[in-house]
Amino acid sequence: MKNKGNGNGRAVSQLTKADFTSSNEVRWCPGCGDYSILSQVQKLLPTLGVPKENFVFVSGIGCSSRFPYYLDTYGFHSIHGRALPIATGVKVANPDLSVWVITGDGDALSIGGNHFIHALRRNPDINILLFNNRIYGLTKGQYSPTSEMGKVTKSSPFGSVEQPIRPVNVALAAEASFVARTIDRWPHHLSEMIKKAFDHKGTSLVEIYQNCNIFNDGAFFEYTEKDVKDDNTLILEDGKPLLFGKDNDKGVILDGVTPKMVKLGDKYSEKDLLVHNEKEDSPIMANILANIEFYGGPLPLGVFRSVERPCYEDMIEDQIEDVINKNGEGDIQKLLSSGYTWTVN
Ligand SMILES: Cc1ncc(C[n+]2csc(CCOP(=O)(O)OP(=O)(O)O)c2C)c(N)n1
Ligand code: SF4
Repeated sequence: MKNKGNGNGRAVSQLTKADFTSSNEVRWCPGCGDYSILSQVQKLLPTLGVPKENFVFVSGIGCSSRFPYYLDTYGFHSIHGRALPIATGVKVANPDLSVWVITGDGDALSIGGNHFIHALRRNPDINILLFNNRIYGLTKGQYSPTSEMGKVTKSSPFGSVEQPIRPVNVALAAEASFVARTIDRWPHHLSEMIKKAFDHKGTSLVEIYQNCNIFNDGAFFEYTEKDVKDDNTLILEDGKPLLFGKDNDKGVILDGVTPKMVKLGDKYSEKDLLVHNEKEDSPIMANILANIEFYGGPLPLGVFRSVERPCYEDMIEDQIEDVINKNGEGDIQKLLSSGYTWTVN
């Protein structure tokens, strides 16, 4: 395939990380998990074969939402909670663009919670990177919809009494066609998940556990610290049995509809374990995996679900074409003066 130009006279195949690094000073706190995500995205973009001018990054408001400033692509730093409807509009109007949404747990799930559900059920071909640090970072440490029960913050001085939202579970309930989870401190896995989200046609949600070292330091250490992470996490791999543990000697079986953690040995072997199928049409198994922690299991990371569904922008385009074929081109003036109209004197 012939390379298209990138708007700066360089072929797509020659793009590098530097081409996606803007000259803006990065204003995140030193040590923030956002740096790792930015670096992986800047490394990945030049490998995707997309002309640079075709990338659009839309964000809401929050520390995470400063992301588009630091990328040298088109983008919107929009309004709090509204990145998803803006991105959906961009994709419907310009289906050839590669549209990405950068959002935080407050941005996507408090003020933007409704848009989150509707974007996922509509399924436009956009990629959502949800930076979940379980706190409001930008406004200096209030509890968020993903903060755990009992979380003491400036706005919950005696501990949160709210059940947290689990973004993966909400996404699956909205019939999302691609749902994955990863962690800022796992750079290879992070990059792999973002690439898979890009490859998926339809709305892709990647929940990224992100450490806010100023207001919620260590929120995910049980999944990132060397001595504990292997026992506390389970890597989902399509077509592979659900194995985990430091010595890969634990696994997940299904007991009726209940996931059960077992130790491999005399009673159970690898062939008794559940085998992950991310392409399964029904979301039931993905839901069971998303709830595994309720049964004392590890935290699943990887792709929960990746299924094909028609995309919003394609269906809109098809519908417009069908109606034009049936009724002919519309006439906006005729439409405005048709039906019940009146004159204001
Ligand atoms: C309409 C409106 N309401 C409230 C705010 C204040 N506000 C700005 S960012 C934010 C939450 C940010 O949290 P999150 O999305 O988790 O992002 P983070 O800063 O942690 O990356 C809030 C409440 C705002 N900017 N606009
Ligand atoms: S407040 Fe937290 S999320 Fe915001 S830049 Fe600082 S460390 Fe990162």
